[in-house]
Amino acid sequence: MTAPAGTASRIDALRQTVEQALDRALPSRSVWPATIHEAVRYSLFAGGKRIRPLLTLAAGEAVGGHAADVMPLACAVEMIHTYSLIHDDLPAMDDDDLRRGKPTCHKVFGEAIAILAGDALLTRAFHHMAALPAGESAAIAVRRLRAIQVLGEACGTSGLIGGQVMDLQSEGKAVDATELEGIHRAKTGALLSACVRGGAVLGGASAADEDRLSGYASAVGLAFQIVDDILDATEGAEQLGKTAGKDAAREKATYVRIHGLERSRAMARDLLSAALAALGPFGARATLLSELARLIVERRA
Ligand code: GRG
Repeated sequence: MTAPAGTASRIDALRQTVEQALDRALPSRSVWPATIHEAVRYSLFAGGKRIRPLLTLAAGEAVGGHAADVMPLACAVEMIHTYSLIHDDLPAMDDDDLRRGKPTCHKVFGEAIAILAGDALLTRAFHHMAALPAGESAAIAVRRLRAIQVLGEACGTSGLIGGQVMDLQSEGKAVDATELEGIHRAKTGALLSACVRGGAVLGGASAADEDRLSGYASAVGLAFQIVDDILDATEGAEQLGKTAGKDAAREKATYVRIHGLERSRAMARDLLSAALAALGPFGARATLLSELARLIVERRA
């Protein structure tokens, strides 16, 4: 299914806005020490789909918030996502040569600078979230603080880091379906959920709306990684912009390995239905969120 023309062009326009905001949010290449800023920008502007910032902005929109209030988080989540990709590609982790269709950060800048580029992006994300413009209201400052907390939790040992630890430790081991779901929810789902929940917080969501959007986020977060498992098994490197077939080569626990291709596809479709159902009460304001859920499940890269 393709997106309605209006929604597809809105998504493209928002993506452009995110690119510009990211560009403003980071030191330029020539700022001292130039090497680190070159490495950061090399990976950040290598052509990611920007799904996380889009989800963040769409969640803010669903609760009637202003894009300007939500944009700092949209930038922060993309910085954190890029940091995780740079570190995941390091020889000590997944040891990959290709990312976003280009040589990985450590291949171009060396391992030490790649580690520091990841560290710089993680640090900048929180710096950026905490930088309130002059004249910002106390209400917005409190929302920012809550969004920082949501983000910090998603990046920590119960989220991204914990998921990566479990993922590394599961290589070559028998992992059951429940453990695998836990890994996927932590490694990938936590940050995606933080985009939606944090976007809602910054948009001024009521507690009830935050709750409803958490249901959407949970379904979309898991679906995203199931689809990633499917794509790794079915698409080539040219299409994906990263090495394909790595999960099987490294004997990784994946949905395809445990449930098979067809069942994995059915699970992703069921999660899409659950995500869309959670958006019912938001009506037309959730058009972007529903379109993004479809894009996530129906994507080819
Ligand atoms: C190293 C701290 C640390 C964490 C690593 C997120 C992660 C945990 C590793 C990245 C590798 C991986 C397979 C992550 C799962 C999430 C995922 C599918 C990332 C790719 O996201 P896309 O498709 O990529 O949104 P683009 O390039 O479009 O942004």
